[in-house]
Amino acid sequence: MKQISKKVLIIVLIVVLLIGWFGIRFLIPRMMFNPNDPALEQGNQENEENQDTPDNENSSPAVNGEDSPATDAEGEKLSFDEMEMEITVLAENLEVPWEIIPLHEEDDWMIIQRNGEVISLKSGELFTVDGVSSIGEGGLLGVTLHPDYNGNRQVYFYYTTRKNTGLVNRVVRYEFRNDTLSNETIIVDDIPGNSNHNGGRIAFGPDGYLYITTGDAGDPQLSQQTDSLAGKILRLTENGEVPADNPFSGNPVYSYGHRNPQGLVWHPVTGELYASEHGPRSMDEVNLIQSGQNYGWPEVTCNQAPTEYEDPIACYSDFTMAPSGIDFVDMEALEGTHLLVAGLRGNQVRHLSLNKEGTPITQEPLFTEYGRIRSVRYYEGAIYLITNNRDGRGTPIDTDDRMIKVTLRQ
Ligand SMILES: [Ca+2]
Repeated sequence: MKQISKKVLIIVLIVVLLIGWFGIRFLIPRMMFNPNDPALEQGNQENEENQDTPDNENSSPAVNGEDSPATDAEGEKLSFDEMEMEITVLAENLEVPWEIIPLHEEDDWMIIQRNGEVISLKSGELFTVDGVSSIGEGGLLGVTLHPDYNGNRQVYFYYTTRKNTGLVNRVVRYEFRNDTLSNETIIVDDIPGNSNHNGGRIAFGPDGYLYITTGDAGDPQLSQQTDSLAGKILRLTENGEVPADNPFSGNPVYSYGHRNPQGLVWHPVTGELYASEHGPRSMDEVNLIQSGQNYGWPEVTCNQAPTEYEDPIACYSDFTMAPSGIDFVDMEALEGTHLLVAGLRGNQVRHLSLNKEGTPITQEPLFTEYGRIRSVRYYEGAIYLITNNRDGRGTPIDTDDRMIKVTLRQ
């Protein structure tokens, strides 16, 4: 009898242990990673919002929320080519929009136009940045949010302005509260300007510093001079000071030898900086940017480089791409690494599939039916584009310029 109850006790114990193990192995993780859990969704949003902070560089990728297609049961990633793309026109009758930036509130974007106007997509409110000189290709060209925008509401702009007898470019900071821009602070001034070749893209890097692309302002030799702010990628603190670890001591210059760079983005995994750049006629480039390096203009273009200059990772010499904004499709469920490059003269978004070394394996033109594309952004499961058919070089349709959303679906 004693032995039987001992056996029963052991069996009961085993069953209890099995149930306990089953609970830990399957039930608890399911509860923790339920994608419909509102708490998890909140966590994802915070992660998105903080993606520019230095801490995030080494953190593990976020679990996907509802906005991204999930991987299948076996954990296989999705192929970019197999994605369905649903097109929605979000805004029409824009006037040469240069950049769009998500405001972290549902369906709200800030759109900036070359003429100095700032549009809130959600409220439709329109503001004008003071002092913008929209001459030739100059004007209000760049916008980015402070990494802690939700706390401090700081927005940065890059614009061309008239000063003394000529044109210069300037980066300023505003506060954006209650649908109004106020408290303008100059971050960096007197970047050489001209009616063309003004660069103009700005963004905060994963290191928390502000990066700025500047053009040669029509004077190519300035690009090789590290004491000039023209033809460069600059790196500054949020207040416009020079970081101690910049490549040239006390100097905002991060890389040089650029002609007219207009795209700026960091690899979502490696954190490396990529920039697009207009070449002369064709000879347009995508470069992997390293601190202190010389990208060749005007001595060399594309891959003619002797060893003292950096070669681009992509060069367009057989047609004119005229590349502008660039972004990565940073979607966790997607196989591979995908860089998108907006093409003006190229009338497309160029899709570059990158290998582990961060250089292109394949390329294809996407979205070729909208004319000139000034900027492209990926945000929470969708690609967003803005056309530039009213910039004086395109053939606009009645509803141009437009902002288009391309939702990616499994
Ligand atoms: Ca080059």
